[in-house]
Amino acid sequence: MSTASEGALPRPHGRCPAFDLRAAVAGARTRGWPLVMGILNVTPDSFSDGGRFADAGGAVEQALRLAQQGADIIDVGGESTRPGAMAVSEEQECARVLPVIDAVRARCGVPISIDTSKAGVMRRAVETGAALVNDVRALRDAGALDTVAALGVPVVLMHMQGEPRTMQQAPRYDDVVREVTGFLLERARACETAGVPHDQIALDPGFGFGKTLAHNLALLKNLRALADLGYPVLAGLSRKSMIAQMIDRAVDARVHASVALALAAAARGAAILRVHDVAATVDALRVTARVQAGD
Ligand code: 9MG
Repeated sequence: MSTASEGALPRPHGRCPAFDLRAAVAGARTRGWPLVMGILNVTPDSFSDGGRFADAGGAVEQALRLAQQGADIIDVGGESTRPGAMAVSEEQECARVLPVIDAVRARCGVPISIDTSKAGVMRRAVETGAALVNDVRALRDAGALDTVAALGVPVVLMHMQGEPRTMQQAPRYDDVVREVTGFLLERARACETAGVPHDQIALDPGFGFGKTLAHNLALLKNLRALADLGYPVLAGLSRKSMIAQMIDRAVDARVHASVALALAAAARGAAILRVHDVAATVDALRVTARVQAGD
């Protein structure tokens, strides 16, 4: 097992190198813990850090902090997907994320993912330096599927029932694990048909996106079944309201519970963990990996 060298940032490159999801996941397996995707919301209204990094300078500093703490990927988003959030235009979203992607690319070599559902934002973000796409709508919006295939970048396909504005009003499933898995497989096959290579697709059950606490817990308990489909699985549990439903903690007091959930997801085969608290998560993952390796 390798030991991570804390504090050493990958060097920036002149242009964006291709990001190979399969190789990144394999590398993480070799070192003993999943890829850690640090969250950077460049929004005034995200549920956990809305407004904190809304100006480009603050956002870039935060990205560099996440990289320093051990993030393997930085996920930049310009539109909140929290329950009740309102939509923004492509222009607004680009005005938020593109300067940040550009500046982060110039200053550190950690791959950037663009958290968006809009084809135009995907294209412009990748042209600016993003290396992969993270879509909570699993490329169902107009032009998104063909855009990702044409850009030749990896993609995270997430499950969501409904739309952010209303998704938590009355989530309903007959069998949440079967339905989420079936949806994700269908979207993965649509991607492959459009030309996205099988090994450049990750699947995400979408914790908290049109799901009750019982749905979220069933999905987490059965995450291994999703991982066994043969695609890397991303788990995003960080600071989510399911924590408040279990132990009644305010958003900024959910770090310990978020780390526990990240470890639970890793133990069930998650290959990528999307988190706010990179330093705490990486510490916990590294120690767990050493215990498991026994050396
Ligand atoms: C943007 N975003 C917010 N929560 C998320 C989650 O759980 N997964 C992914 N892929 N993206 C998310």
